Amino acid sequence: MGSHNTTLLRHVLTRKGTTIPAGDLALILERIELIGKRIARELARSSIRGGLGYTGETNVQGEEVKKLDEWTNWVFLDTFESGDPVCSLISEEMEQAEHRGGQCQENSYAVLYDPLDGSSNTDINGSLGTIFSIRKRAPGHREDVNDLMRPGSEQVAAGYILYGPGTQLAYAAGAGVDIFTLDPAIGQFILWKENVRMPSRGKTYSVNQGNITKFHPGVRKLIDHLTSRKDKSTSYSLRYTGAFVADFHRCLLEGGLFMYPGEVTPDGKSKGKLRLMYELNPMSYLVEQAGGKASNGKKRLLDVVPAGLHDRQPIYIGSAEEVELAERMQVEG
Ligand code: P6P
Repeated sequence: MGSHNTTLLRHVLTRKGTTIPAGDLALILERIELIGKRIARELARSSIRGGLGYTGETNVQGEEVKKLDEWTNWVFLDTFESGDPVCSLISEEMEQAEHRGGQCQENSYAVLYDPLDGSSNTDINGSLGTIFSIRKRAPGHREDVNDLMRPGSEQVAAGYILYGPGTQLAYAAGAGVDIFTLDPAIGQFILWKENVRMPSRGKTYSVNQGNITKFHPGVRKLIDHLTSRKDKSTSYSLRYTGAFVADFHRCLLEGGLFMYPGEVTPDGKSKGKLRLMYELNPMSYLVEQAGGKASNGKKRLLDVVPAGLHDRQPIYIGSAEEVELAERMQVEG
């Protein structure tokens, strides 16, 4: 079948080698696809519908909540109202997990998500994203989320939706990364690229360079190396959108490195900004499925055991060569 006719649902149902039964994956991605369509439609017109700006609240992260952060989180809860096979929803915007139905069953899943990634871009029509991670729940669990406090390597699927000039959905479930483009005229995500392979190195790096004085000296050493312009491998350009999904998507397609380093706090401990369970784990799962790497600067990101639902980590993610270089330069001390 030509890819111009391959819808997301048909692709999921015919994808071989996934780590989650095709039927379960289809039931979950069908919901996420609907969420993506609902959010894309609202983002396109939120400026003239009073949807921009802040709610005046602060979330569990201690961040000021945008109206669209709150609304997109509601879209997840509303779209997963019936749940099955999802029994738990965990969000950047909610301190505790939300549950559906009774105790989690044998084939129950948790969806962990950042409903609107990059929300500093909402009021300036910049790129935004949704990130999701899918994990099996242990039977009998519900409020007790200890069964989820496991390394990201145990995810069964993950993906993101990028709201840019076009809306695109990328996912992986153990059989490679596939990317779909939303055709608003027919309301379908259509297959664009299948089994995407990330180039082994790129020509851009992404970091909020305004924070450079807060980083470990190794980060400054790495940036100096990448921009020393001695040869092609030291002549990188800086690209930074303020939305992890958009900067990651560039690396997935063209190679390169995204980093949000730890900040050296007065007590010398390194903290990261990005959240492990629903930002870093899903993107690290995808990057490895595409042949890239993800590290917290010291170890494989997918081996990190979370300290809680909202744990944070430093992140160095992208082409294998750049991530390995970052680790060699001891970017996290
Ligand atoms: P800063 C958005 O808030 C986000 O979580 C990521 O999408 C993005 O890469 C990063 O934070 C931007 O953070 O501190 O550079 O504004």
